[in-house]
Amino acid sequence: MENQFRAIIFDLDGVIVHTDKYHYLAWKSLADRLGLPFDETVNNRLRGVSRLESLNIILEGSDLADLPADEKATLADEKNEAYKKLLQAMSPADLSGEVRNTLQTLRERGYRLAIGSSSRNARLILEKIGLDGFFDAISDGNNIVNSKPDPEVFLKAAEYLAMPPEVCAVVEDADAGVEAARRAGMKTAAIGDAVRYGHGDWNLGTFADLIEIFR
Ligand code: B16
Ligand code: MG
Repeated sequence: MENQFRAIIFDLDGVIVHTDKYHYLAWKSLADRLGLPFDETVNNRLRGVSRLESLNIILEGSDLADLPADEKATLADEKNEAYKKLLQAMSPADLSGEVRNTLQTLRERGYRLAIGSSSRNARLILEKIGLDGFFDAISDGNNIVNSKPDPEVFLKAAEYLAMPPEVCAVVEDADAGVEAARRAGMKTAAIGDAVRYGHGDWNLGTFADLIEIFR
């Protein structure tokens, strides 16, 4: 290691694996059933945002925006059941060779590697793609109160790694996640959708670019 970083915290959905396409399909089928508009632009606003906050974004401006909390919870459960059904089809083949090799290289260089995800399904996804037990720490939607852009998920990951925030770097595909990392006092590599906002400290063209950044 030739820099100040000792740990790298990875967002899961949209970074390690493309479960974002399953979130899209599951929200789309709920929105269609409710007769609400839903497209890629709305979907991009859901990146890194919790399940219930995502539902509120989809309902905003409609007659359903002020539904009682229990009815909203039922709708969020309906989406989650559809999403989990789609996750069942995942296997280690959904983890790209590029991501697998890059993670391995970073580990061999001595970096501690963690997950920092808003998802409550993070452990299920990691198991599906054969990465259960790989990461040194997992901070996810089950151990936080506030989701991104709140820094909680990344501060918890650093705490689980027993590392101070300033030696942790974050890899994120959500602008809300880049903001969360900045508030946690961590540098961020933006990838995918997050690149176009220009808020990251580095912009990745592809995941393997991490090998050049974290020497
Ligand atoms: P769940 P990440 C986030 O995962 C997703 O980007 C976001 O779209 C989703 O609403 C959130 O997890 C909650 O997911 O419904 O599975 O608990 O990008 O932070 O890894
Ligand atoms: Mg993400």
